[in-house]
Order: sequence, then structure tokens, then C-alpha cells
Amino acid sequence: MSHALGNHILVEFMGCDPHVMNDVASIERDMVGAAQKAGATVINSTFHHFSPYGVSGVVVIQESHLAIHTWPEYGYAAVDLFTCGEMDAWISFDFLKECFGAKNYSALEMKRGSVNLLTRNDFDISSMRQKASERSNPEMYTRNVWFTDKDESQALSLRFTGEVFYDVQSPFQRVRILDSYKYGMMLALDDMVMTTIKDEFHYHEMISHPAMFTHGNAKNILVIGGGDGGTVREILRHEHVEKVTMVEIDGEVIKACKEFLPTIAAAFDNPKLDLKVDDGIAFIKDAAPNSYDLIIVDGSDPVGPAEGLFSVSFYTNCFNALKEGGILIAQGESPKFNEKAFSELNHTLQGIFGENNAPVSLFYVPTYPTGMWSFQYGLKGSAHPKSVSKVEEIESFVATQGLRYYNSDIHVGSFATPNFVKTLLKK
Ligand code: SPD
Repeated sequence: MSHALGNHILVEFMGCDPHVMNDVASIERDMVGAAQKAGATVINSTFHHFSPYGVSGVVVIQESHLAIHTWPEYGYAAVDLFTCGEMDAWISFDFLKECFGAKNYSALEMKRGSVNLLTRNDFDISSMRQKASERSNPEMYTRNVWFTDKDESQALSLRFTGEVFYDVQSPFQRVRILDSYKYGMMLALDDMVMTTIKDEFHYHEMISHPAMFTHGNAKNILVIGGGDGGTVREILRHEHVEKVTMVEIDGEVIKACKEFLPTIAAAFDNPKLDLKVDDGIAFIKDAAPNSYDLIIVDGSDPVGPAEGLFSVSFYTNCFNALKEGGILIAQGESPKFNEKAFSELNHTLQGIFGENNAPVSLFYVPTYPTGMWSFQYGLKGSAHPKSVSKVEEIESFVATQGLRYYNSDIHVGSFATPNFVKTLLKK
């Protein structure tokens, strides 16, 4: 029979579904499934999603390995099925062909380690084999699957369990709930991290409380976006709030977060909340002038449905809908990850609210690329967040509410800007 140590099938899968070829979680599941289907013992799997497209990964099996590299834009996967012993790698081949929906394929089978060409050392490996099999735990292989939020030259990766709890393509975006090892359950929109259970408080406390304390008596508040619910949860901690209108374009985000991120989506039943699943851009265009004390724009990044949340006309409409003395707070992107969006937004706000009425607050979000993020303000009045000195009031609120990020020092400190940020903000 075969006088070789291993068998290697080099496979070309063509005409595959491009979405499948770009989905790190489903490729990992399929590759592990292909190994198991052929009776292999899986030791671990490591899979990465690359920029802008493509997945690479390896499943290490006791019988060698299965590896893959995909090019979704060509509907193509290069797959290596390398096996030793009795395992029939053609079973894995058939399984993957089905999973990837490959319309065409080719395969080249090679024997590896021809024993005619090798000289066997005089060395007894049977005792080592025995020890290795005692250590092996076939049910508990290690999965190494990464979610990557990136642009063309920078990224932030979070390792997740490989389980995808929610995965729906809404009319606006792909809504996913994954379980990351370090930060727990997380919401991803398209390929961007929006929030995670373990660091969401950085963002949600900072989008809410500095503005609430700067204003001092905000009663009528509009939140545009914010479908996970974290922002309205924080705003509604303030007793003087009478009404919060929240306009989120994507009902799938609300649904996913209610089910899987309940500690964030904790205030959707509050009677002060008027929740609308609607287009915030159209909503603000039609809003009555001088209506709101605070307008909070808790949108995602300026691609897809949130692109219009970075436009001059949108912020002009926000300005008009604010009462005198009102405050606008917008998700302001990162001065290290997307400098252009960051500075353009500030220039827009300076143009509408005035040069000295568009301060920027910086804070840290470990799960966003570069970790440094911003909220940008538009002040339609004289109250400036930098000069708020309500130390006792803030500290008592922080203590009674059990806040974990915001306090009176952070309030002032977050408006201090490094010199490179000052340069970005200059018009
Ligand atoms: N890159 C992430 C930008 C932040 C988007 N908003 C997050 C929503 C949290 N409520």
C-alpha cells in the first residue's frame, strides 16, 4: 500500500459563496466539522479575518492539519488537507465542498514523507505516544478565533469563543452578537465592535453624564441611534429627566441587545422612554425648533447607515432642534484611528455652533481600535463642560449610582486635549 508517512490533498475551491468566504466564524466551524466528520481528533483551531477581506486558518488535528486561505472577492479558497494514518481526507473534502457551495474545484493528491527516501532513526517512540494519548482531551480542543475591527492599516482583534449567538443581515447592516474571552458578550455591526459587556460603561457613562451635569437641568432629551440601550440607561439615572425620545434606525440591534446584552439594554421598559424605530436623520429634519435640552448622537462609524450622522445638514438640524442653552453630544470617532472623520466632524460643529462652542472629550475604550475615542460637543449656550465645578453633586451621584468610569476629575480631565489633537481640531 502507501509507502508514505502522510497524505496531502491540495484543493482549489472556486465559485464559492463570497459571504461564506469572508465569515471567520462559519469557516472555523466548517473546517473543524470537516476534520471531525473524517474521524480526526481536533487539537486546536486558529482563524483570523484579514483586511479588507479573507480568512486564514488552521485546524491542528492529531492526524496532522487542515488549513485554509480564502479570497472572498474571487469566491476562492485554497485548502490543504494533510493527514497521516487511516483518516480519509476525501470525507473532509466532500464536506467542505458542500459547506462552501463550491461550483468548481480541483484537487491534487500527494504522498508526503516517502519512506523509500527516508532513513529511520533507532529511537523508540511508543512510550512517548502513550504519554501523549494520556494528555489528549478530544472534547476540549482549543479554539483560537478572532474578530477584527480594522481599517486598511490598523486593527484591534478580540479573541472570541467561535460561537455566534445572533447573526442577522438587517436592511442596514449585519448585526452580530459574539462572546469574546476578555470582554464578554459583544455587539458587532458589520465588522466593527460597538459595545461589550465588560467595557461598555466607559462609553455610556461618558456620552451621558458630562453633558447632563454641564446642562444641570435637562428634562427633554433626544437620543439618535444608541440601539443597544446603554445611553438611555445612563440618562435615565438622572431623576429630573422627564422624557427621553430615542430614534434607532435598526430594530434588529434593539432585538439582539434585549436578548443577549440585557445589562446594557436595561431601560427599554422605562415609562419616560419613547422608543421609535425610525430614521434619525429624517426625524431631526422634521423636529420642531427649540425642542430639546440635549441631543445625543450615539451612532456607529461613518460608513453605512451612520454616514449621514456626520453631515453639515444633519448637525444644522440638530442645532435648530435644540433649545437655547441646549447641548449636542456626538460619537466623535478616534483622533488616532480615523483622524479625518474626527477633525471634519469638529470643523462642522465649529461652523454651526461657533469656534469656541465645540469642545471635545477624550476617553478610553479598550475594545475600539487604538483605544482612544471621543465625544464631540455643540454648545448652544454659555455653559461650558470644562468650567463645571459641581464636585460634591457629581461625587454623590457617582456613589449612589455606582458609576465605574465617570467622576468629577474625569469630567474636567476628559476635555484636556493633547497637542496633536489640538492641531487636528484647528480649522
Ligand atoms: N467604532 C465604534 C464607534 C462607536 C459606535 N457607537 C457605539 C454604540 C454604543 N452605544
